[in-house]
Amino acid sequence: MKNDKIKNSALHEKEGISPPEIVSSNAVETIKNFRKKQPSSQELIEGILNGNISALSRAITLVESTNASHLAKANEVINACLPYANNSVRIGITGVPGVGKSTFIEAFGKQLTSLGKKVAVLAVDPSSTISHGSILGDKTRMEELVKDHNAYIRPSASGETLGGVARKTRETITLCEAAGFDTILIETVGVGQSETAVHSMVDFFLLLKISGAGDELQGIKRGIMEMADAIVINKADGDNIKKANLAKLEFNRALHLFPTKKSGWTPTTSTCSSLTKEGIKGVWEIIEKFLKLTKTNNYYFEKRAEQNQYWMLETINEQLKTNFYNHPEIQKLLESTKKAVSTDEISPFVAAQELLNVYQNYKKLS
Ligand SMILES: Nc1nc2c(ncn2[C@@H]2O[C@H](COP(=O)(O)OP(=O)(O)O)[C@@H](O)[C@H]2O)c(=O)[nH]1
Ligand SMILES: [Mg+2]
Repeated sequence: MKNDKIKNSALHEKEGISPPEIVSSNAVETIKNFRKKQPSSQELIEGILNGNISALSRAITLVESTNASHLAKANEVINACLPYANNSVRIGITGVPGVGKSTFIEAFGKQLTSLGKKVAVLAVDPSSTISHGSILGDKTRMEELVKDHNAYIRPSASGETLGGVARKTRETITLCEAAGFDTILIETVGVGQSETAVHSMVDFFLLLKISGAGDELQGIKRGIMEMADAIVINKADGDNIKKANLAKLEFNRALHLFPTKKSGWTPTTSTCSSLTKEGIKGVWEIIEKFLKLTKTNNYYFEKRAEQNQYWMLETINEQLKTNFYNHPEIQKLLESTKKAVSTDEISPFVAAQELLNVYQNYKKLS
C-alpha cells in the first residue's frame, strides 16, 4: 500500500518504460535528416571539389541566404574554393523577354556539352526580386539540358536588391568553377541595370535579338549595344531567314559606329535558330576567336582582375549601406528627417550629413 503511494507521487520516477518504438525511430530519423541537411563547411568543400552536385547546390543556397551565420559559412566555402576556380569561360546572354534566351541556352548548352564541356547555367533576374519568379523558371525550354549530366541549371537568386542578387551570382560562379564547370552561361533580361551587373562578371557578352518589321535598332539601349561582343539574331528560320539576314546587316553597320573596344575585338553579328540549331555552332566559334585574341593581347586577364576589384568595392558599398540603414538610431530618425527635407525645413545635404554623423558617433561608441 505504502509502496503504491510512492509510486503515484509526482516525485516518483516511473520504472524504465521504453518509449513506443514508432516515436523514437521517427525522432531519430528526423534528427538524422536534419543533420544531413546541415553538412559542415569541410564536407561542402570536399563535395564541391569532387564535383558533387548536391554539395554544390547546398553551398549556393548558403551563399543566397541572408542569415548571418550562413554568411560566415558561405565565405569559408568560397574562400576554400577560390584556388580551384577561375578556369572557365563566362558568357553573359541578354535579350528582351520572348527573344528566345532560354531556348537558345538549351541549344547552345547542348552544343557545348557535345564538345565535352561542362556547362553551368545561372541567371540574374531583377524581376525575381519582386515576384520571386525566375527567368529560368521555364525549365521546360531546357528539357534536354536539364537531363544532361554535364549541365547544371540554377534559377536566379531572389533578394532585396539587384546588387545583392548579382553579387550572389558572382559568388555562385566561383562555386560552379570549383565543382568543375568550365563554361558558365549567365542569362539576364534585357531591361534595366542587370546587364551592367552581368557584364561585370563575364568574359563575353552576347546580345540576342530578333528581326522585326522596320527599324531594327529602335528601342535598343545604346549602353547594351556598347557592351555586346556579339549580336546574334535568333529565330532565323522559316520565313524569317531573309529578314534575319537584313537585320544582321543593319546591326553590323550600327556596331561599326561605335568606337573601337579596349579588348581589340570587333563585335560581330550573326544569325541562328535555336529551334533548328542552324548557326548555333557558329556562335561558339565566335567566342573561341574572341578568347584567342583577348588571351593573346592580355585583355582577358586584365578584365578579370578589374572585375575582381569591382566586386570587392561593390561588396563594401552594399555592406556599408545595409549597416547604415539597419542601424536602430538611423531607423528611428530616417522617417522624420525625410519629412523635414520634403517640407524644406532642412536642406537635403545638411540632413544627410547629420544622419551620417549620428551613425558615425554611434559607431565610435560601439
Ligand atoms: N521559330 C523560332 N522560335 C523560337 C526560337 N527560339 C525561341 N523560340 C520561341 O520563342 C518563344 C520564347 O522563347 P524563350 O526561350 O522562352 O524566350 P526568353 O523569354 O528570351 O527566354 C518560345 O515560344 C520559343 O519556342 C527560334 O530560334 N525559332
Ligand atoms: Mg527565358
